Amino acid sequence: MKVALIGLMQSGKSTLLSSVSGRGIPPVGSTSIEEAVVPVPDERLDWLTALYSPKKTTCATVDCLDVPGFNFSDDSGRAAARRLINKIRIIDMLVLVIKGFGPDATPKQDLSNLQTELLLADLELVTTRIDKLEKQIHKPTKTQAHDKAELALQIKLQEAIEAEKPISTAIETDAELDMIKSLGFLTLKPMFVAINTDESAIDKLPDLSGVLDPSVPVVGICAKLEQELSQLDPESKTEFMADLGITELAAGRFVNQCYSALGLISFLTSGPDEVRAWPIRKGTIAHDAAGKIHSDIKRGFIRAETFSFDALKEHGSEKELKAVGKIRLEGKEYVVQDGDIMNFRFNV
Ligand SMILES: Nc1nc2c(ncn2[C@@H]2O[C@H](COP(=O)(O)OP(=O)(O)OP(=O)(O)O)[C@@H](O)[C@H]2O)c(=O)[nH]1
Ligand SMILES: [Mg+2]
Repeated sequence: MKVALIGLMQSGKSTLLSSVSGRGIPPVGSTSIEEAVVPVPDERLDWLTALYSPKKTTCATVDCLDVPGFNFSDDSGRAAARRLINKIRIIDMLVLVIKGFGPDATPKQDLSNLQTELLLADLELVTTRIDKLEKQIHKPTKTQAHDKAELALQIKLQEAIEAEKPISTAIETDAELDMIKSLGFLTLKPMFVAINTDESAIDKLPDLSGVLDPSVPVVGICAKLEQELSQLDPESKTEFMADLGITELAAGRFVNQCYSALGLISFLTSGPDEVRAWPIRKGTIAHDAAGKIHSDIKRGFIRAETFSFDALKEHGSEKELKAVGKIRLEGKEYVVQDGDIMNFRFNV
């Protein structure tokens, strides 16, 4: 699962990523896409670590791409941006980082420009595909019927984009969605907007109505402050946060939001060796969850001993849970829930 942070130049993408990953900020003018592994904050792991004193604790992570800033002010900037946009078509989600700090910030305009460029990049993809399919459908290939159907769909997508409608409005069936999934249309990806703002403005984010689809979540973040805080030792951090009247770091919440927008939840494993959170898609069954740990556990799956983190916290220990009958034995088809603590019984 990969998330790409994109935005205009100097909007604070690298600062935001540094605040959640601890990575350094690449120099201004850097042209390569950098990848960072970002830990997903989870208080449940801290609690379990205190209970089990494991040799190690492993949290879930999200891979984030720090994409160099786009400059749409001239042709060469646009071409460079288009190359970068085409490189990130494989990602699962977009975070649009918009500059909201400083007197010269134009967040609404920047967001609008960014969305227009994404749409134009998708239009280019559609047009190229139509040219190719138009030639291909005249050849008696095995895929002729499929190619014809895809061509009809691509023409619908083109019409939608030209009418300035999102391409999702032109896709009517799952079969249609399947047909174009692998092309990586960016305007079809889940996304959210992060407004990078000054501390003083965090409670009054700019009005984006008319520019942004109301279903897209918007979060406010003070990337620079968060990044500075992330560099401090825990004690100074607590002190500094108290001085500023901050109780929670927005950066951690930002990562949690990415995680859930990706459709991910965590099941947990705990014991003397390791306490760990495992990312799975919502709706994953126990049999597949077992496979995340090891293919042998999936192959030899017998049952999953399962209890919820909340129940453990309430009762204090596994022994107590057993006494009150709150440890269940689940089969392969059980739909795993966020915060389930699982112990797979298997034989190989
Ligand atoms: N005042 C203020 N400055 C910020 C904030 N976030 C970033 N900056 C500054 O803005 C500049 C750009 O930050 P970066 O994080 O490098 O921005 P970027 O989007 O990665 O830039 P490019 O990769 O060059 O497009 C730096 O000088 C930061 O210190 C913020 O929240 N408030
Ligand atoms: Mg950067």
